[in-house]
Amino acid sequence: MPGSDKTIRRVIFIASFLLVWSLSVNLIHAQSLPTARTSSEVAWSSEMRSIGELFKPHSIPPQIYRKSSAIAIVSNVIPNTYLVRVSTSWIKSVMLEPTTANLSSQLKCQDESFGLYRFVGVESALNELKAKANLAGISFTYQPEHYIHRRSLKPNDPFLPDQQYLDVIQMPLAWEQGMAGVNRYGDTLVVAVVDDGMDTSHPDLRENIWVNRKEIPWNGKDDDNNGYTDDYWGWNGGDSTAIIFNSESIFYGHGTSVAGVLGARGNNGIGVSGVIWQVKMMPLLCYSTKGADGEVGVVRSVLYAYRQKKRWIESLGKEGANVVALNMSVGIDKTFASETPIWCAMFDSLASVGIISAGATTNSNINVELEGDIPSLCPSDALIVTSNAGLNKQYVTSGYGTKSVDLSAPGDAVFTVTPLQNNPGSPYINESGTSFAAPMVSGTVAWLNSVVCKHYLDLMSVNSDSAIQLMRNWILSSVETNSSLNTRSVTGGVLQCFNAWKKMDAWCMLHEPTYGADDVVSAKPVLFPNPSVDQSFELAFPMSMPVTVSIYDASGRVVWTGVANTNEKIELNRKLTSGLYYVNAKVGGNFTRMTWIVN
Ligand SMILES: [Ca+2]
Ligand SMILES: [Ca+2]
Ligand SMILES: [Ca+2]
Repeated sequence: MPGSDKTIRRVIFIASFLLVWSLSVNLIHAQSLPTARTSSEVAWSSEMRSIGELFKPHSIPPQIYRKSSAIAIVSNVIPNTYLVRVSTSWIKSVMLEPTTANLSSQLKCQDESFGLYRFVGVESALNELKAKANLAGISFTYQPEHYIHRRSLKPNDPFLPDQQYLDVIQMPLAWEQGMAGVNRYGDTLVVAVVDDGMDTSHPDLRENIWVNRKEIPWNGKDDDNNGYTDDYWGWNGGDSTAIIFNSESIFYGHGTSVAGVLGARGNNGIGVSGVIWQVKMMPLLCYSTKGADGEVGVVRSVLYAYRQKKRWIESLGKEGANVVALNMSVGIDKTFASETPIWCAMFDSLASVGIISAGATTNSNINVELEGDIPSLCPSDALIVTSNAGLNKQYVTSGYGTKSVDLSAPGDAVFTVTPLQNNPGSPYINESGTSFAAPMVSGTVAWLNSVVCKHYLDLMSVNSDSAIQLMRNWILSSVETNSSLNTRSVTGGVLQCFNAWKKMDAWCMLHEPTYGADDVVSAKPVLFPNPSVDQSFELAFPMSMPVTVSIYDASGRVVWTGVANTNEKIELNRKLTSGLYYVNAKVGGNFTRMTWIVN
């Protein structure tokens, strides 16, 4: 109950000899630089700050910080793998020696006439071999083997050259790995955006704005019986209404611009591209038009996202929304977590239904751990707090703290959308501030969800905390560090989406080695020879994969089952009588049924 919380907090305030006459609800504000706003917006922000100054902390309560993560710099080198060029005849003779017999398992010929080998093992063994070659007067060259990739994928949006921040966070490389708005189970990916609304008419946003299809808009009824009347386009937690875009939203345009960074429709031939091309953004308006912008609007907005996800889980995807991330480019300056226990606890509630949150830290040049900032100081491990780096990846004025600010993303010169009515001819704008860095993180979370293996999605459904920690570590352990940031955040680096994908890919390859085969989902195995004379066959497939085979006779009885590999001869250990059979093959989770004639 907000009322009882107010009472409790007032009691605490009195007991602490703090300011009992101050407002009992904290003021929230958009995490953007006043300089990037219109003059009216600057006035609004200044007013916010002057009221906010009433809330200077009078004591610094003990803080609970999230655990820092182990950081490793991602390299392009394939671990323990080297390319070697050496005389084939010499190396063959060496491999015959008893002392180097184990070499044959580590060194495999890749091209005999060129003398190209791949070595898998420790470099010291390779150095010994090199010394041996040099003693014999044989040339021996080796190098680490590197990952290669296609040279980036760029969408056709005409303003892409103005979006250099997308290159800074490696999006063109990342998009090579996937551009879908669904995960590998085909579930739509939804990101909740807690902000000042979203322009549902914007031509570069509207396809990517979530709608509640079970709700009929503006009939005054709660058609889907979820407790919210007319919540077709999300929810206005500030006013407790269904209006998520109002005159105030148009005036400030903040939430619309945040949404553009996160998920403006990519590759649609107009405007800009979001971090993720296809996604569903759920607008949640957290500011009230009726009075002070108290944090109750944030709590009510977050509750809506939480309830929609919970409903999605409980209905097995039939109702609600598959919210995977929540963006919060709003906050309270100079406030500590002990002063906002209700707000901070919401990140753990979101985590319990598998939602990772991205929060923007303050734009003030302060150590938030000493001076306070919400949500930066909320201790949840399911919250990733973002500060501002320039396009050169160097520190830009914003809040910092080595325990509570997790990483940086570009928050300067962020070209994005603005409400259509502000500039109908070209509704785009350059924005600045941590507000526009955070959606790069929430967008990355959504994008990673579009490419991650089913094994991860299965883990998420049974143990969301473990799954969230995995993804958090993929993102935090893959940043690009530099000295200007190393005392500014937990990681001391800038978001690198493709590097995070590499971390994710390594984990998925370990737990689900065939997960990449989902990408050839449209391919079906081809059985040959058919008819067969010797009762053996192969299943041709674009890649070698385990395949589960069941063979039925014409009356439907199972006559043979087994596990084999595609593109290899499958020999039955029993003789079948001549006739027609049905072969069921399961490759990468997909069943194919083929008829097979045995002569
Ligand atoms: Ca409803
Ligand atoms: Ca309705
Ligand atoms: Ca576009």
